[in-house]
Amino acid sequence: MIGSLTSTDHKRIALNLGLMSLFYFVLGGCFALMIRTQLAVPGGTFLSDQKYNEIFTMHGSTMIYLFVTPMSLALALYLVPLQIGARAVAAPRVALTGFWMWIFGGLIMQSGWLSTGGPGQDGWFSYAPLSSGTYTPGWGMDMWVLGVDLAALGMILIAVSVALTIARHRAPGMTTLRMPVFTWTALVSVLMVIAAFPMLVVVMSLLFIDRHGAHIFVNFQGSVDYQNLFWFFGHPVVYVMFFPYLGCAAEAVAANAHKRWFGYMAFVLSMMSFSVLSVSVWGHHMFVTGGVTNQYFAFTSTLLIVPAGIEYFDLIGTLLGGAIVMRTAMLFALGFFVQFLIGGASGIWTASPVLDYHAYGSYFVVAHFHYTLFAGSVFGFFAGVYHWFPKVTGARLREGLGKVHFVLLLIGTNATFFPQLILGYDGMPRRIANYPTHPGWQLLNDISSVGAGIIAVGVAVFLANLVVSLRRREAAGDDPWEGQTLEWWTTSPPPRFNFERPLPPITSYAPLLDLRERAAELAERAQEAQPRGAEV
Ligand code: HEM
Ligand SMILES: [Cu+2]
Repeated sequence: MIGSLTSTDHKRIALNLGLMSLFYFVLGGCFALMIRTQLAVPGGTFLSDQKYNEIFTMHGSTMIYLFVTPMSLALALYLVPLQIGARAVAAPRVALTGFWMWIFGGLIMQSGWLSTGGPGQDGWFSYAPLSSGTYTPGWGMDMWVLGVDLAALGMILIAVSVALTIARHRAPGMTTLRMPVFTWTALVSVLMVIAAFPMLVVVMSLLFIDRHGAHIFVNFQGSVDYQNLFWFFGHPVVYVMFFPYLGCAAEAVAANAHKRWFGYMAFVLSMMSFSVLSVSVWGHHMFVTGGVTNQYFAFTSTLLIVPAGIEYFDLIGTLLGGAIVMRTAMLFALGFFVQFLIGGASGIWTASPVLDYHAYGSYFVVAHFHYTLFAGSVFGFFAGVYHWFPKVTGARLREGLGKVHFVLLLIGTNATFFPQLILGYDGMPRRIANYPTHPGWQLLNDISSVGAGIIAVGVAVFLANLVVSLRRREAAGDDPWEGQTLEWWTTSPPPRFNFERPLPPITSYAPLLDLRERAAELAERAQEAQPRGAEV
């Protein structure tokens, strides 16, 4: 046990990181259920106003700093070395140190619950001067700020290790333009962590100093300064929370359509333009402040449609003519793409200043980002889990339970978040513990709360599936899906140094598919070369 916590095997570190992130997903989900219980009726009394603020802040910040972002790094840390044919990661101790910093960061953040003032209360982005010592005194908030700071530093270290691995440890023949699709999504993510997370460390450190007497972020200008700094990190991070899950969905689609991912070069270019654009759009969070040039940020934000459109062309190209098998991983992957479309379409609305004046601070925004984060990223995550579980454990997840899990999540997410689009359009503000009686609002809020319950049942079915599949194992073998990338070449689970037999020739981003196609071609030729009648 202790050995597993100090191991420098990238797979062990990634698994520990992933399991802890999964725990935080469940914890963040419990906070979400408390929010939805409070909002099930107008004038709810389940939580006090103060507790409500703490709960929605801890829900958002647990989900972002302790679940989606670290989980995307865990996937990268586990899979990238296997996909590029590396025996180990570069700088494993840096990754291990990062893991421990993140663990302590998370625990410190949650320790705010032990204080009478409660933990973070000012939303996951903690705008100053509301988060200053004047308005939010108490050490619970200090723990939140320090915890986020430490977790961010830890995630930077993990990202450095993954980036160095890609730079230094690719197998012979694995050129950058032969790296699998998932590895590309992981590469841009870790580069964005390295580029943008230092800003989060700076902002949180400044906020801490501000809270203890320096008063850096005072008055309106101080608030605009804080927001500029924060969103310079805050927008790129949404892509860190998106790319690797897109990679999971893309790999699951390619494997279950028995075709290589269509439009590889366009995909790589779209990843690059996504990441470059993402550091130029932060002001779209600040349209209503009047402190940024709205036209510029609206323009760059709307440009994001171009790379996003490419992903959808690639998806359709891969599906067309494929021999499609509707396994659970495929269902989640398609769910990812379809639901992300709603997230993206509502994003076009919020990227337009005139329309955003109406949507700003309302449930429309809450629905928009949950369609990207929950209905998007989380579905991509589950596609990845069902796809790679056999590689990581040697056992398959149960398909029947998987499909129940999928259906519950599909119904649950849409029931939860679609009514919020309408509520937001109709003017219901976010971050309120109570709403007045208003025609239609209670019904829509009730549907949303019931939806959250359905999601909870779906997640319980998933956890049960994990337990059942590990207890009564159905052996998966090394390559249950006719995999296309190098992780399917090694045993399940992979040995300490990843590959025991020599790697196959790496001829493209789908080397195992190349191998199968060549074998089929040779067999065909051998058949043709046989003299007529020889088979009689
Ligand atoms: C069971 C599923 C979920 C439900 C029912 C849910 C519900 C909610 C609700 C109702 C709010 C608005 C609170 C308010 O403004 O008063 C909220 C905020 C938020 N949620 Fe979720 N959520 C879920 C899952 C997720 C996931 C998976 C993520 C991220 C990966 C996430 C990230 C956030 C963030 C960042 C906020 C903003 C918090 C803030 O305003 O500071 N949620 N959620
Ligand atoms: Cu943004």
